[in-house]
Amino acid sequence: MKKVLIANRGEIALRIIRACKELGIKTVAVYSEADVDSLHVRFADEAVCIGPPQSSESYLLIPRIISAAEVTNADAIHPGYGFLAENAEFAEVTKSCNIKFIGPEPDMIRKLGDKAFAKHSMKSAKVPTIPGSDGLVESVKEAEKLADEAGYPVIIKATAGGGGRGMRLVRKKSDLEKMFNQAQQEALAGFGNPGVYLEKYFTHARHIEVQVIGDNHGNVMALGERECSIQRKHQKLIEESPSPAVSEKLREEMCDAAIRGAKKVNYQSAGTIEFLFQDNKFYFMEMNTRIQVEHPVTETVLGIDLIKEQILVADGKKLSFHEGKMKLRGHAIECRINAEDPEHNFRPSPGKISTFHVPGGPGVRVDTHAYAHYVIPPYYDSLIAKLIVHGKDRQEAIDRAQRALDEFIVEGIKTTIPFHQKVMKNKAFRAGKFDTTFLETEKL
Ligand code: MV4
Repeated sequence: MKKVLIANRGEIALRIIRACKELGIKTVAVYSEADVDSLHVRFADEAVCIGPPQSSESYLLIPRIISAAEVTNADAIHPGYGFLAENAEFAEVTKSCNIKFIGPEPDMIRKLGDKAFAKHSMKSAKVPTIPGSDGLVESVKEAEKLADEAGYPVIIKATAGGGGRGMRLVRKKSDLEKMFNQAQQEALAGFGNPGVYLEKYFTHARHIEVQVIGDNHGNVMALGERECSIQRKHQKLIEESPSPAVSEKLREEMCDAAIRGAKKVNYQSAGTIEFLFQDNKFYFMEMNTRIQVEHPVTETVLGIDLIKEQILVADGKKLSFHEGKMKLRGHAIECRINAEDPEHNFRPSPGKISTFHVPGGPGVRVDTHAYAHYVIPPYYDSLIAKLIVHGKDRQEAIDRAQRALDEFIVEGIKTTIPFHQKVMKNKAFRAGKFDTTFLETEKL
């Protein structure tokens, strides 16, 4: 692999350029007209404009991205996260043009993108799954029977959905028929696939996920867990590793389950197995076939570079580390700094950044594409920086996050920094006692 085209923008495009540079691989940026002044355009060896700025369309234009790869002679494409990262068709087109897709095979993306199928695969690998239907539910009658068995509340999920899209919570039997029909229709309209499955609904669960990575030499590793329960409307805001809810013994069980699941489907590349965790038990929820926003907390506690490993395994190389050598060191927390106003319902706050100063010092990492006088376009997601702190334990990591957040200066736009300062002071957060309902129930 000599040249990688990065089919993305923002901080993740920079993150991938950094990994490529250290591996001696040339880089090609693609950019929309709204992103001419972006750092990914500046730091890549070459850059190709792929169109007008309207919405996020440019970064979804498969033919233009493939053309950019062909004219620049790129031999691989890294999709980052979001946009085309879990688009099986894009991975397929890339492959058919003799360009390496840095991610799993198209069929793997397709199979695991079918959430009911993914769940069935995990169940067959003896990974604990959420009680409910085994596969799709075909009728209201069948749904009623399953819901009676599982007990209300239940949730109906679109098999082609995921990440909180296409779900219907059902609190009692008299609501089921209406909700089932709505879920099916919405699934068909939203994803072109009416398939739905049913699960018991856990009302006070944590979202805990396990990072996995596999090469094509038969090695599959689980790289510990990330606690991702601090979310708002299915947007994660804070992630950490390890989870304050996971003991050494439980970590081993979760990692073993993740490895069994990944091996069952012969998973290659970096991926994430998402679990719901309640009453000290974990249940498979979904598998993501991309590198995720929050990958740096795993990198930090394990002292590895996940993007480099992802590139190496895509190039047919072996993973550079072994099971025995992976030792979790200390505690890492990531705060997502978004251009949003937390005082006004997190409404987007694009525009020109007048002052931009990032924190530094021991145990502080900032991944950002922003700089003083940078103009945040209104068309894309609002993530402008990730603050990742590392401490010897959770206490030190939280104290360090507070110190670093205080050093951050972002003027000209609103950001989520004041929100993070409140969470870091919150008693329940500091005690590690929270679940996915934290932001709804806690007065910050
Ligand atoms: C659930 C659940 C409780 N029980 N499934 C939301 C995102 C999507 N990945 C699945 N989601 C949930 N599925 C069952 N059976 C609760 C959620 C959920 C949630 C999950 C993770 C993080 C935040 C969440 C917020 C609300 C609901």
